[in-house]
Amino acid sequence: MILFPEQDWSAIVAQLKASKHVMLTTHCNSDADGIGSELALFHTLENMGIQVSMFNRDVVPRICKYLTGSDLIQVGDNPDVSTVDTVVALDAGAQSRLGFADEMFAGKTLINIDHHASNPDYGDINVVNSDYCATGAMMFDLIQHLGQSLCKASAEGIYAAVLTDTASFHLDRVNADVHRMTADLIEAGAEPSVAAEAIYNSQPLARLELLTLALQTLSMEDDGRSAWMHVTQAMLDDTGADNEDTEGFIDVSRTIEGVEIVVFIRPEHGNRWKVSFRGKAGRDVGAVAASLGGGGHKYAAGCAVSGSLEDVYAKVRQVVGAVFVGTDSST
Ligand SMILES: [Mn+2]
Repeated sequence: MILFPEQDWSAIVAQLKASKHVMLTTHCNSDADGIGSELALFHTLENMGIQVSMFNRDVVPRICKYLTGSDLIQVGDNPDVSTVDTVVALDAGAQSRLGFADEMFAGKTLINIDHHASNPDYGDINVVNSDYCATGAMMFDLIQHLGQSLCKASAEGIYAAVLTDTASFHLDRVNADVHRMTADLIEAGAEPSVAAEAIYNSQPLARLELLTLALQTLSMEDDGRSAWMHVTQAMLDDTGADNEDTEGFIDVSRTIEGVEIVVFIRPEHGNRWKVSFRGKAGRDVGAVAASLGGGGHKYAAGCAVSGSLEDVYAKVRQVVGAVFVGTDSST
C-alpha cells in the first residue's frame, strides 16, 4: 500500500542511489517525527549498502531514545561534511530550522522532505506534501519507491513519527490509509505497547510538577474561544524540568470544550520565547503563526517572539483576537 501514489519520488530515489555519502538531519529541538523519519531512512539506506550518517543540531529527545539507532545520531552545530555529497533535511519547514550555517551545504545536493504547508522548497530537490500526516509517513512511501521492504527498525521509527505527529491518531489527516499503513508497520515489527510505554508512560515526576505550575497560568480569552498557558524559566528551575518536558502541555488545554485556538508560551533563550499554537473548529493557526514570523500546519504551528512575557502576551493576543473579530461564538 502506498499512501499517495501520485507523489513523484523519482528525483530523490535517483539522487540517493547515486550518492557516495548521505547525511540525514532534522530541525532544531528535534521531535519524534524528525528522529523517527531519520532512523527509518537511515536503516533502509544502510540495508541498501549506501554510506549514511545522521547529524542534528540538538540532542535526541528522551522519548526517542528507545528507537534502534538513536544512539548513532551525532549532535552539534559543526558536522564534518567533507565526504558528504547529499544532505537530506527531514521535517524542517525552513532551511534555517536546521540550525546549520548555509555554507555547510555548499557543493552538496540538498534534499528537502517535509509535510509543512509553509515550506518554501529550499532544497535542490524537494518533496513537500502537506497531505501526509507526518514526515514519517513520507518515509513509508519513499522506502517502497526505493524498492526496499520495511525492516523492524524502520517500522519502529515511522510508528513513533506518526503516533506523535497525529496526537495518537486523533488529528484531521488520520484516515483509513493511515491505519492501513500502521497495520503494515506493526506487521514489520513496530510494537505499539513498547512505543506507548517509552513515549507516554515514562515521564519524569518533574514534568508533572511543571504541568501543575503551568496549569495555574491557564486563562481563557475571546469568550472562551482561546486558551492561554505559559511556563517561565523560574518554573523550570524550581521543578528541575526542562523545555522538552513541556511537550504535550498544549494538548492539555486543547481538550477544553468550546476552545478554538490554544496558545502555549515557553522560554527559548535570552528574552526569546517559543509560542506554540493548536487550532480546532476550522481555525487556521498556521496563518496566525505566519503573521508572527513563524509557520507550520493549519492546526499546529509555532513562532518565536522576543520581549518580556507581558510583551509577548500582548503581541500574540492582538493577532489571535483579530481572528475572532466579526465571527460569532458557536456556543
Ligand atoms: Mn512533522
